[in-house]
Amino acid sequence: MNRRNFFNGAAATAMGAVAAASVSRVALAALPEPVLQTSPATMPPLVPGTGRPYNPVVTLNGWTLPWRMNQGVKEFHLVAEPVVREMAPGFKANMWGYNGQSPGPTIEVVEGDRVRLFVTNKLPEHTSVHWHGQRLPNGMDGVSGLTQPPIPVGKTFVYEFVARRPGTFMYHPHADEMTQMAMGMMGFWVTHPKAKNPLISEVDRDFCFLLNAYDIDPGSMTPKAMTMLDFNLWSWNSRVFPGIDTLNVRKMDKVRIRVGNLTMTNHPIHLHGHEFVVTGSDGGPWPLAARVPEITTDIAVGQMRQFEFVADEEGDWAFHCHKSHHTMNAMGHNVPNMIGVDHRGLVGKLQRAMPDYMVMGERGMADMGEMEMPIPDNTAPMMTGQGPYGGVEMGGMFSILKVRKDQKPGDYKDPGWYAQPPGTRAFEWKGALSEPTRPAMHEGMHHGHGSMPLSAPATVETEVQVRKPAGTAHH
Ligand SMILES: [Cu+2]
Repeated sequence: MNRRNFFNGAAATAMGAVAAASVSRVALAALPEPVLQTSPATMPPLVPGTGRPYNPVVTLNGWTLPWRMNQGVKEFHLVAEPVVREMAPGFKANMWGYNGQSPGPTIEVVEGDRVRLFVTNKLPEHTSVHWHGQRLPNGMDGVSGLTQPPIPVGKTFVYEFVARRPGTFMYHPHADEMTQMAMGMMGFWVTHPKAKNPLISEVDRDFCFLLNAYDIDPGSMTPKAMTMLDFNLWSWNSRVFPGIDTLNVRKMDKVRIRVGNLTMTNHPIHLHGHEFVVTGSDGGPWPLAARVPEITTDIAVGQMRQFEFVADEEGDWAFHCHKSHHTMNAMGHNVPNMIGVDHRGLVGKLQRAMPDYMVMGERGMADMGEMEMPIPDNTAPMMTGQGPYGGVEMGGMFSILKVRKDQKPGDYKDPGWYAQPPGTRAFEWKGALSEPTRPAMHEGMHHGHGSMPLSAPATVETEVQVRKPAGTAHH
């Protein structure tokens, strides 16, 4: 052992002893049984049976971790471990997560709660947990090497602090962070207010999810951890459309949606049919004077946003990231733009040599949505999802807000497709079409008389003389 390793080892041992001494013996004597989740479905809200009451959240394609009260302390047990996450029906990924799923379970506590979190490391390498946004003692911040030694393989560490401020937070490793987050290690954290708070609304439905991204080659199962920017799966809670559950609400419900971004780029999250107000971030509830109506809110990397609205318009409303490449599943982006290129004659010739040869996109890419093209096993189709009127032609970060007047309070079941009242849907015009009137060309219009030509100018023959530069070596 060289001197540097010896020093690090000694420091780690000393810090470990300090951390252990500050945690009560009762906690270490008996830790709560870890609870595992085997389903990727959205679980109903976990109504608190013990501790202070609160109005629970619903995690999209996720769940809330049960706890136990131990002499006034709320105890949770997180198990960091490899998991198989179903990202969409028919498409599974080898990930790292917590308690059987990726992301890990949502942790819900109440402002002022003393929280004790046992973290068992069943990964093949060390880890730690950083409690993003929490006020806590420095040694509980979970930054491996800086505030604690990493949790070795097979070991359990204990974190303990008081959830001092209410809000929308998350947790993730702060040890080999690039790999562990690329593999799916993250989870949501909500601290509910302990009393009425003038800046925190009481809502009927409270949804939360994390934005995450993966790079998984079609036909394979394991994310490529080295990818920095060029991800091919844009997901909400490690699910891609049509695998993301819909947000089902009752008409006139007050709805809050909380979103955290743990990808490598920003996501403008956009809701159809309603305006919302951003009411807070991981920094806390926003002052009323800072709140403006929006229909899209951009969430930068490492940020969280919560926004609220009254669901007063019945229907099936698209809810998605507005970056159009983020509502697609795995695809190649280095495809030439073939729009407008008529190469039908060529296809026949090429198909004689390569029977599977297909030309994509000479009329756009919409055919991809319904194409019966063979794709590798364990691959989410690029753009898919059937709606009541055909292919939705989406993937990735896309879901639907379903607003129904007969959705029961507390019922989160998918009500099916919206039955639009007769006469309220866009329809085909079957009457006569008149030709658009194009203004006649006026002589001189394209000679810079101050007005733009409204149609293509008549061809003017121009003689061009091309002269090779003199004195170059090329002839
Ligand atoms: Cu996006």
